[in-house]
Amino acid sequence: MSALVLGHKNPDTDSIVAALSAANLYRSRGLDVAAAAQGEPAPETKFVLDHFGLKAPEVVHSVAGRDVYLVDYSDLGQAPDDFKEATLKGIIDHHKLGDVTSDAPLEAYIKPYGCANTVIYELSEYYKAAIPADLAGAMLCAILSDTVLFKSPTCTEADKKAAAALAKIAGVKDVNALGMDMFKAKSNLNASPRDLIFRDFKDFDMSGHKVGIGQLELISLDMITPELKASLQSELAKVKSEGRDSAILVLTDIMKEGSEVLTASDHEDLVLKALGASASSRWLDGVMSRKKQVVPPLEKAFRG
Ligand SMILES: [Mn+2]
Repeated sequence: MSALVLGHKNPDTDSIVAALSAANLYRSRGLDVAAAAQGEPAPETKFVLDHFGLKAPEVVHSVAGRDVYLVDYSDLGQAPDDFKEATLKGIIDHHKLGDVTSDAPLEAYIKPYGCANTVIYELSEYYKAAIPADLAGAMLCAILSDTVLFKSPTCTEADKKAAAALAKIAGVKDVNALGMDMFKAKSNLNASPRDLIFRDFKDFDMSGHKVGIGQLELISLDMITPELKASLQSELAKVKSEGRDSAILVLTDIMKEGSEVLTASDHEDLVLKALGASASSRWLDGVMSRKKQVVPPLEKAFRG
């Protein structure tokens, strides 16, 4: 059976495209792999796949007995529940080192870049693996998505360089226009409050506290009516009650370059203070990255 190249739970564009692009890389090296995802594409990813005529990876929730290459994460919490019964063969990522481990030597490429597809672009150069135009376009979109059009503090020179090279391969002339079209697709709020919270949601173990953090990136927060905000807040309380210490929703305004934060927590004061917010003022100017600007201060606060 082919080894799986598998992105994280609640897959985002980077995670799904990274499964496709890493599978392309591994195949060029003669490995027998299949791209996989732990869920269906969200609206933004669907736009990207449709735009470049790519098929979504097969959806896989169980990996027992399989060889697995992880892309875009190395946290057990973001892997399938039976991950410990799989054989970890490799990791390509751009997050902090997680808590997966392996029984045998593996290959791992982790770089502090804005996007896993930037790492995969560099590896494709290194291994001289050709990237088809349609895949290059999707990889470009993954970089635009993860770096929020290069505006996120996670964006590096390597991301910009990879994006320029991929745009050339894909024949994309106006990168910014493509990015805006993609974020318009992402700003689709036609979903239940629960689906909106879980569209891009990650659970973290913070010193023994389970903290779930969702992020919605929108062209403008004006799209969120007071009614919708109230339903998101009450759904968030439900999400918290499902075994979490805290459930947090980060509503990012990509044009204003900041975020409003909704919270439901056993440690409300601690959470708000860590983020530099208060019960009355929930706007976080300049905050666009969950990974870099939301998770670290919360981990520090929960560490005490
Ligand atoms: Mn990513």
